[in-house]
Amino acid sequence: MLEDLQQRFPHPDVAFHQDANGLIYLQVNTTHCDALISLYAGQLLSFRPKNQQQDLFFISKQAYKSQGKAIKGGVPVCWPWFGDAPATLPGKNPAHGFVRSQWWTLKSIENKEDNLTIQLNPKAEAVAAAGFGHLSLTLTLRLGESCELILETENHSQEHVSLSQGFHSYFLISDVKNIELQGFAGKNYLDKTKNFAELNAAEEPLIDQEIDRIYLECVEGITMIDKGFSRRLTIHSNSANVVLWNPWQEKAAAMADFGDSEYLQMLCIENIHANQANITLAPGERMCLSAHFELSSL
Ligand code: TA6
Repeated sequence: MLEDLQQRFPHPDVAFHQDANGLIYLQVNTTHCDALISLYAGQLLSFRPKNQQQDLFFISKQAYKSQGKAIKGGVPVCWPWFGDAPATLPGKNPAHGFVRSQWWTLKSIENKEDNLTIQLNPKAEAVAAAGFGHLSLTLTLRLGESCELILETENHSQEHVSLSQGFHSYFLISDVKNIELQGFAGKNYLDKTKNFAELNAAEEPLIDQEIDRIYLECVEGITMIDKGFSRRLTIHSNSANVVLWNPWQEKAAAMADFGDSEYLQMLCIENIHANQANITLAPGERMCLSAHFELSSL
């Protein structure tokens, strides 16, 4: 597979390599950025603009990197459900969909404007085997000075189809105490730590304990200021909801694929369509979830 990829997608800015577990990666090195993409799970694992010292994304030192498991870090793609699997699906199904633990195929690598644009699809056989062969999915990554992810779903069936989805983005932070969030104050959210109670807070959230909230209103133009890394992250997305998640000490210690103290260095800000905001596609309809991540120095 590695040689085949090297022959079919020769590009001066992309090198392919395989790890000891057989996972295959695209190592990107352009004039604007470095990035790492895993073909297993179709997952952006790392992105660093050349003018930044630190990566945009967190990846756990204990992340599984083996087939059949999700990789804890970067931007896992949750599709065609976010959170628990729909109760109507037969059998036992993993949380956050099945494409984050499946192989994807590389569709194209192109230079477009100032970006390196990479397109991936989950393997059609895996999508069909999970009972979703009537849908197709394409992930587009636009990598330049900033990075943009676009997840396009198309309904090939004659029926209306509802689904939920999300980018479960893990951001690297210098320390939770250095973080200032903007864009959430005054917005309603479901609090998973309080049995999904619907709440509202006048102030911006602090990351000083476990946080697991689904913000229900469109939160456009989120910013996260990291005084330790002297940088600001701005997120623009068309997602209906935004999740804020940090497991904090106790839950971090209970996860085998997460270091005990790593909760101090990560924050998930997840752009999703879920809960009351599942998407419904008419026959033949296509829909995109997009998220644009931009770093600037303070
Ligand atoms: O999106 C937030 C969340 O659903 C949390 O409630 C927590 O359970 C986490 O994601 C789980 O992510 P994981 O990758 O471990 O399945």
